[in-house]
Amino acid sequence: MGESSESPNSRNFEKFNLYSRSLNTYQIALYPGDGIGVDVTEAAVAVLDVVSKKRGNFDLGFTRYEWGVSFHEKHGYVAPHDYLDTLRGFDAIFLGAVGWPAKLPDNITLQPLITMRQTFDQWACVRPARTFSGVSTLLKTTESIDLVVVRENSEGEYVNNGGRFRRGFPDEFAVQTALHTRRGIERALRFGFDLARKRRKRLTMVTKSNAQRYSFTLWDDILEELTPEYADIETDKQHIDAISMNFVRRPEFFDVVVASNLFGDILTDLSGAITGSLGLNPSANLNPERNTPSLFEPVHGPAPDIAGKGIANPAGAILAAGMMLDWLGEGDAGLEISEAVETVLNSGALTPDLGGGLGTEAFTSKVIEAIYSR
Ligand code: GGG
Repeated sequence: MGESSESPNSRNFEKFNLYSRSLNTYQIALYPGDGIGVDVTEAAVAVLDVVSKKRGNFDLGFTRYEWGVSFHEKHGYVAPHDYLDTLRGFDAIFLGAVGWPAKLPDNITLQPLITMRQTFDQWACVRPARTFSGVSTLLKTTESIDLVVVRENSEGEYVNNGGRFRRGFPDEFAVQTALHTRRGIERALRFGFDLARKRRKRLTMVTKSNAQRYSFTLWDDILEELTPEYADIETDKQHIDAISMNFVRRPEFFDVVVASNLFGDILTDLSGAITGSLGLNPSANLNPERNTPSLFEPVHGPAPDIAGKGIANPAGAILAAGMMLDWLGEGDAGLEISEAVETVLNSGALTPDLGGGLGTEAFTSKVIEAIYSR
């Protein structure tokens, strides 16, 4: 970066550039994790490097943490005990994927991810899913899909609340109680409403309040209370079973979908499948108050069956990197990434999960080419 000419003016310009670089340097913690998480994180970092160099108005510092299953093999735990303190000072966290069930139970490998979301109060999990003209989907519909699931990310069914009792006895039982607070529900719904206002002005809330008569009737009541404040938004409610069917039957209907932690998790695998592949979908785990770092990741998991083969689809991870830049205040750079991915996918340059022949590196190179050719 900087001018090659030696004129006094250019030296001043260089000094100014160095000054502004220090103002706009973002420190990113990388947690590539397991399986294809490693491959797609590498792809996302390559694209981030290119965009920051091309734009020249911000800089990115990366610190990589080799936590996950291999770390557990060496140390007996997935991440060091002080991992939250280590991460707290970063501007953002980028995670690849976690888990390798043949080596370690997933409930152990997944714990740091769930703990980060809860401790850093990353309560809004934003998961967009859309179709691309170059990507065919499982569905017959010719209409395009463009929806965002806002997943309540800090409580619900994922709180560590319960226990296993009478282990090993025939009358063994387990209790795990979900926690749904007025504050948690209201902030997730308001986030969804505000997002819908910037989009197609439709919000669908997902519950199972016909069967779960305490937790999800609270969701129903809060939606009803908020609706008058958001009279410009078309609002509806669907039970998780019905919306699962409707994601397949008429996915083009959906704009912003707000769901509890578990339902949001399940629905976003489905939104991946109906848009072509789970490999396409990014996820932002946001602390909207910006008191703590937010976390960005692809929606997909570690896919051990294709790990190390160089064929993982990095699009979801690259798009998550774009969401991260947007969140950090570099919206133009974020847009540059999402438009480059769109260009490549629309051109039909695809990875094997989408029926194409490009490996992870080749797809990433296409995205980089698209960024340079803009
Ligand atoms: N990309 C992160 C990852 O590995 N996700 C796998 C998974 O099962 N996540 C559960 C969740 O998002 O709650």
